[in-house]
Amino acid sequence: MAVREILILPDKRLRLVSEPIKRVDAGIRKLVEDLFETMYAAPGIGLAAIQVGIAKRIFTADLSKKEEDRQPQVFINPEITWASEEKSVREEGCLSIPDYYEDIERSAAMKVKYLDLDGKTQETEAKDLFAACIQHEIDHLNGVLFIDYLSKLKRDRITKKFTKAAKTAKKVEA
Ligand code: GNR
Ligand code: NI
Repeated sequence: MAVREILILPDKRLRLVSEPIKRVDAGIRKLVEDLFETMYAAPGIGLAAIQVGIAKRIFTADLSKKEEDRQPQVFINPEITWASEEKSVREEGCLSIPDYYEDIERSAAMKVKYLDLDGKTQETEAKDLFAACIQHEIDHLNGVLFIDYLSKLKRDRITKKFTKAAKTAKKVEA
């Protein structure tokens, strides 16, 4: 198991559309282990493979509050099969946009169909924070970030801030 480096805005790979997984094999199971280790270390409640530079349609999630009650969940090739008309607003953050939080409106509840680690099709219904998390992660698989739902002014401001920080970091490295 290994903690992998999380890609940070404005890394262009965050804009890739991830590819469906054809077979749940040993490589995928190893990736899942690393995703969990990286997500728990961050810490975050969800992590999409593209956030560690792997453009495959898979993400991990765990909304438990305490380490003792961990509920690790893996979603492979997830598809939203139903989303409520009812919306809800909650504050979101993203490990690829550290220390930045904004209120985002999404469907309050949804159903998602996906493959589990045995390659078996599953469907589950989610609401509240879990629903927001799944929608946020599926967005990552499509190259979408939560800042895309903000005004252009806010999005440009945060993108510029991270672009500048990345440039400074590069200079320090050199
Ligand atoms: O840790 C995370 N918290 C969070 C809070 C509200 C809605 C979505 C999330 S996901 C985020 C981790 C992350 O960046 N996943 O892609
Ligand atoms: Ni995110």
